[in-house]
Amino acid sequence: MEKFSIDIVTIFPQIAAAPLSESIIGRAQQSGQVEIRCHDLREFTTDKHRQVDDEPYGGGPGMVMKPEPFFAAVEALRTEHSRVLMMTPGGTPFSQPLAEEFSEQQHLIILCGHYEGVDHRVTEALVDQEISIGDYVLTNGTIAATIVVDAVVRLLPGVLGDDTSSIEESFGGEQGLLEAPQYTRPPEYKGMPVPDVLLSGHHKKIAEWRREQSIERTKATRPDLLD
Ligand code: JFE
Repeated sequence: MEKFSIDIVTIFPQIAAAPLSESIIGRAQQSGQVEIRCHDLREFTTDKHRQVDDEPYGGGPGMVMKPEPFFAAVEALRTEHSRVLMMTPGGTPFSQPLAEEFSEQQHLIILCGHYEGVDHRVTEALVDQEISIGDYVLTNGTIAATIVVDAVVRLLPGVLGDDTSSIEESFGGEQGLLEAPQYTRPPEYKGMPVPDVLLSGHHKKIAEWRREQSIERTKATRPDLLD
């Protein structure tokens, strides 16, 4: 199987690289399970001032990102196995099923806008899918891209330890329910005991307790996940 790789194109390559160089995703890069390249969009400009933005046609506040640097970037990076994503608050909502789909690709190119957005010809001509990480407006797409990369890379074979199943655990895991609460030592802390059943060693009762807790938690915080 070909190695999975990701190219992120942004005017803030250090912001994209920093969170992906630590912890589990950092180790996945170091061990060669994924290659993540963060590109400075300005490297794809050809003018003296390395300009990436311009005034919007039709008027309005702020600046819009010029098409030429994004075209140059995608033309330089794209292969026949690439999927091109654009981060935008108006895109398809990102989700665990989409993360699973992206993890089955060989190469992702993630384009990140800034300012008020990107010339629409970029989206029309180059982008396979526009993605939003949620219904709130960030200042730019770079942090959103790191969130997509984190959720995708942890699904790649071998990135999590063998004892952790990234699929089974999950959000809306087994029955589309949230996980039951977890505890570790000590058995009592600041007057708060760990539920007796978890210390009982009674595996069937523990499973029943977890199932009840999952249902209660889902009702309380995510009723939309129940039928
Ligand atoms: C860009 C901006 C003005 C956006 C109405 C590029 N989920 C998610 N939230 N925010 C983003 C993604 C995002 C992604 C890319 C971005 C925000 N902005 C800021 C400014 C209007 C906007 O859209 C620029």
